[in-house]
Amino acid sequence: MKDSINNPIIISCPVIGAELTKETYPYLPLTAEELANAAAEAVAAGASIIHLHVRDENGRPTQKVDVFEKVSKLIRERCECILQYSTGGAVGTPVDARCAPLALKPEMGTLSMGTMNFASDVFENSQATITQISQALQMNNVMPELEIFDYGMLEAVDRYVKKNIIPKKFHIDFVLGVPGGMSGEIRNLVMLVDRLAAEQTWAVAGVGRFQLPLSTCAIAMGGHVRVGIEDNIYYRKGEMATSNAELIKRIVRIAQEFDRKPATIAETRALLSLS
Ligand code: KMH
Ligand code: ZN
Repeated sequence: MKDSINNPIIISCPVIGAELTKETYPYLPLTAEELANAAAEAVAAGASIIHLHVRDENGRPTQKVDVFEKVSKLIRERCECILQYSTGGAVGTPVDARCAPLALKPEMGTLSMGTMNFASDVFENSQATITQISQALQMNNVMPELEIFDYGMLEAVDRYVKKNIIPKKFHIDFVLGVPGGMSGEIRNLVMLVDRLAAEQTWAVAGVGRFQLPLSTCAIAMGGHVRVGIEDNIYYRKGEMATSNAELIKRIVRIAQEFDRKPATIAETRALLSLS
């Protein structure tokens, strides 16, 4: 898939994330209703995967199973999509809590591939944590999306596969531009993709100002994209995006110029070998 540039493009939408607040981003969808509406709008705009974090009644990030269940049910009522639960949670969330929502058996779940500085915090993903989350993913038959924030994390993938800590089948998401991780310079994406086996599926999530240039590169390179508010709240410098859908619509327009259509749900399942 690496060099096949006319394949449909899988658009994944991280609708909210764990870090944003209404104070920094007034359009933030927080309640189950708001999240379901935001997801439905994103899907109507071209997304086929919804990367999901949820919030408690005070708007704080939570990994509570009942909240994931409620939000997932509402999203499924509003639209057809592939749900991908975050196992990253918020920085500092204990690993048991990070795994808990996987009991609901979403089609996909994330697996962050190493410990890193995350702005002024530390995002802990030791080998023990990776092992526990990977076991929870496999026990619940959830397809992992490996979150790669740095080159060393990609190099470590082979070692984890060899040790049977992670399964052989996964989708890769390069999350570039987190302060403390690899930056979103285009040469970094090229270097990362160059290390992949030809059949490995991948996407890029450019953080902040890197979202637009990296998404455009992924379109041209035959990869896939993650586009949404968790990663970037700006439509352009100094102008906030008012919704996830707004950001996705722009990427769909650019992709169309490359003759790449947004992948349908069925196409996404086929491309990622989701059963
Ligand atoms: N909230 C970040 C610390 C994921 O969703 O898997 C981690 C994160 C990764 O968002
Ligand atoms: Zn996330």
